[in-house]
Amino acid sequence: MSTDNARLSVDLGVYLVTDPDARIGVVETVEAAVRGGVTAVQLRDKALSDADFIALGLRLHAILRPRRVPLIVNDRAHLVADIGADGLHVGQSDLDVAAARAAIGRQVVLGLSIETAGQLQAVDWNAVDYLGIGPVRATATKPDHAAPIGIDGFADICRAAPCPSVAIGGLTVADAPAVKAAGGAGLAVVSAICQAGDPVAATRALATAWRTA
Ligand code: TZP
Ligand code: MG
Repeated sequence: MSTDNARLSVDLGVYLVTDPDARIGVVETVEAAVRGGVTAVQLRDKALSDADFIALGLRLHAILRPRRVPLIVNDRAHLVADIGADGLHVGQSDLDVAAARAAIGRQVVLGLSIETAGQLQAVDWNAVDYLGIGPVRATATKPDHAAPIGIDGFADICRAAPCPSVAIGGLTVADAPAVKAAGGAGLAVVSAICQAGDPVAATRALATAWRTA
């Protein structure tokens, strides 16, 4: 089931969430991911100053825009316009989605993190375009993550959600069939690309796995 939002033209199939500690650097990782066939990129960095976040966002957008890969900003609704980002992603403890939607306007894609089925009850579906559901598995990438829900937990929440939903948390190429079978819109990954020995090949493997799942 989908919402009546015309906004979600974003392909979430292989959704890279950036790691400030990416093995070869964030910009280089995004370049590699584009070459490998990434379909969406989220700039996630909790530590950067706003000025540095904008500068990095502009660099990433310059890489992504010609390839028509959308750039989604994590948390910082107030920087979406400065970066010209295509989307915003907020977590449960960030700005609430109605306020986020008011800040970014109707044309920007809005994603929300969901950790439990219960959290679906509070969602303003008029504001949200897609969900990031997880963590599927425990992951060192996000030390403060909620309890892992497993693929079955993802499937349950995904089924109950009225909008496209990506899985996140400890995912690898091997998860593509189960996530797709659960009705997922894609795989959101950090370390599977950012810590890969060959991020181009890693992204390509994810893209192929998703397409053929
Ligand atoms: N939100 C839930 S788990 C997670 C985020 C940002 C980190 C996922 O990282 P990885 O390396 O793909 O497990
Ligand atoms: Mg957040």
